[in-house]
This record gives sequence, structure tokens and C-alpha cells, in this order.
Amino acid sequence: PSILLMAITMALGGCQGKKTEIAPTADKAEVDRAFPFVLPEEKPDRPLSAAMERIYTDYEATQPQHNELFSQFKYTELKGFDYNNGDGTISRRDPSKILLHNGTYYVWYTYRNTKVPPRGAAMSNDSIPSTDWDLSEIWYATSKDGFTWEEQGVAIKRPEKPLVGWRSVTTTDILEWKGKYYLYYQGFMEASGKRGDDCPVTVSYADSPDGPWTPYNKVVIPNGEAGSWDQYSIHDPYPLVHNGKIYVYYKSDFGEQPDKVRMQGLAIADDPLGPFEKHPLNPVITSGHETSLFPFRKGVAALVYKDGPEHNTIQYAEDWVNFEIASITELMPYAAAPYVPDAFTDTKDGRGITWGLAHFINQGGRGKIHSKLVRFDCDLSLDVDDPQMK
Ligand code: AAL
Repeated sequence: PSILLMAITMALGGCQGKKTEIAPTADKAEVDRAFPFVLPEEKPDRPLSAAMERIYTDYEATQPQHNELFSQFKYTELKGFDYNNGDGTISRRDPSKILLHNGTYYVWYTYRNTKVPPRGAAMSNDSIPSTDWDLSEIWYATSKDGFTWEEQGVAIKRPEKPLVGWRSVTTTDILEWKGKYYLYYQGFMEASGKRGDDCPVTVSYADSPDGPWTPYNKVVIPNGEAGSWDQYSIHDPYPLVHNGKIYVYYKSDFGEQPDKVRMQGLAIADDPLGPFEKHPLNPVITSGHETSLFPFRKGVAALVYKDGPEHNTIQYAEDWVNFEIASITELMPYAAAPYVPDAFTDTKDGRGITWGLAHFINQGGRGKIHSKLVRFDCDLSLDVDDPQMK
């Protein structure tokens, strides 16, 4: 009822300029008294407005309170990370999915610790970062409860020039496959802002989440051929296991700011080191920014936010390729990195998610740009009573 109430409150307040009398704590009876109208499940036999016609194309999607793939999101500040009083010299962003290993949660993320905050491409050099994710390494932290984290230090260093990632290694995600661990990440060969973002994906592997990590030192998911939708970049690699194979969803973007178009594609491999074959129907999601997906029932669900015509939606693809909008929501986590218990179990009955990490960007404002990791909680799980999901 509170979700319904918020939606109604916003719709009335926003569109009609009227203030609803209902207190945020109102119970269902109060809501029913104020809004006695109930949408009939059968389409009424009378002329309907365009909006009313539309509502009957997917009745369930209009009932957020009954929609398994609808949620709002709650945010909590994390304990354990130092940001140098927010002066912009330390940044943590783009976290990986959360991995549970021997009772401990692990997260990997882009870590920047530079003598000055980002100064833009023109002023950047070997020690001055251009953007928040320039001159970065991949670090990791562990936690027992998902709220208090202990930073463990570097997982992936920048390699020597000219190896892939020498300028910056960022935006990683984890795969567990046959007892080994793989971190996929963006390997920058030039400063971000100087077309360094036109980067491919590389990988490092280890026998334990604590490392040591061996860099593959080669591109594992290459940019597309000239003229293809993903010719400029492969970003935000996000591995899951499905049908005995490695499914890596990723983002690419084309065009120039402010008209950059961002979409998401899928690359599939039998081996974590490739070769990865890009799906012939790519791109499979037309919107969104960083990738955030999780197995759900037979299919896969995606949090799609920030960019594109279908931003602020949660989408679902039963065949893991053809996505449909399942719900429309708001205030979604950026760079959402959920705890996905069945990410690598090749499940045929995905159970969903209840929490994860995300980032808040541009903390500190102009001149002190940096990002912070935060926790989000949501209700996208079919097992809300399972203590594992808490
Ligand atoms: C993000 C990600 C990728 C981009 C940049 C750093 O949050 O989409 O990683 O390259 O911004």
C-alpha cells in the first residue's frame, strides 16, 4: 500500500496541482475511501482515451503492488571507507557483483587515489587524472554484513605500457567458473576524455577471491568492427552463467556528448578466456548505463536506468536475449552491483535479489569530483523469507 500511495500522491500532486489529504502512513482502508475507483480487469465496452487503451495492453504492469519485478530502492551509507574528507583525491565507483565466499562478502571496484581530483582531458598527464575513473586500479573489500566493509587493497594493478589497461583499469565484474575466479574489466590505453573510453575488455584470473590475480594481458572481448553498434567501446562487462556457458552482458556507446546513445549487448563463451561470440541480435537492451542483471525464474532480469528511452525500468527476458519492460520505477541504483546468490549456478529458477552496492557520483561537486560506494536494498526476490537473502 505505501508504494501505491506514493505513486498516487506523486501523480496527483504532480499532474493536477492538488494536494492529497492522505498521510504517508495511511492504511489501505483510507486509500480506498479516497480513491474508490478500481480498474476493471476486463476492458470496458465503451470508447477509451489513449491512456486508458494503453493501460489494457499490460494490465499486470499497471499494478506495481502485484508485480514481482517492481521495487523501490533504499540507500544506506557504508562504514569502513575513507575518502580523504571528500577532497576529490580518493574515489570508489563501479562495484562488481557481490560474491559470497566462505561466509564473507567480497566486492571489487574502481579505486582512484591521485594527488589531485580529476582536471579534464586537456590538463591530464601521467599523474593528473582526466575523469573520475582515469589513473585507477581495481581494489577490493570484504564484509560480514554488507554494511561495514574492510578494504583489502589492490587486486588488479595497472600494467606496464603498452599492455592493455596501462592507463587505467576500471569497472570490473566477477565470474566464478569451475573453482576459479575471473575479473573482467575495462583496459584503458589513453586517458578517458581523449577517446580512452573507446576501450575493450580484458580479464585476470585467480584460484581464490583473495588473489593473486594473473593478468591475461590480452583483449578478451574486442570492440566491434567499424560501422557496428559496439565499434567504439566494450564497457561494464557483467558475467553470469547460463546453459553451461558464460554470458557476458556489456554496454557500448556511440555518438558524441550530449547525444551519446548507450545500449547493451551480450557475448557468449564456453571458456572464460574466450573466444566470446557476440549475439547476432545485439544490442539486446536499448537503454541503461552500467549493466546490472540477475537470473529470475527461467529468465534474466535487468535494472535499466539513467540513459535511453526505456530508462527507469526493470526488464525481463525469458530467453536471456529478448527483453521486455516488466515495470517502471524510480531512484534506481547507479552501477548497481547486486548480491546474486545464483549468478554462477546455472539456475533454471532464478530467485532474484534484495541488496547490493551502487555508487553515488560527483560527490563534493565541481573541483572535488569523486564517487562513493553505497548500499541499496530492494524487494526483487522470490525468497524474501530466506535468511540467505537478508
Ligand atoms: C561508468 C561505466 C564505465 C565508463 C565510465 C567508467 O560508470 O559505464 O566505467 O567507462 O563510467
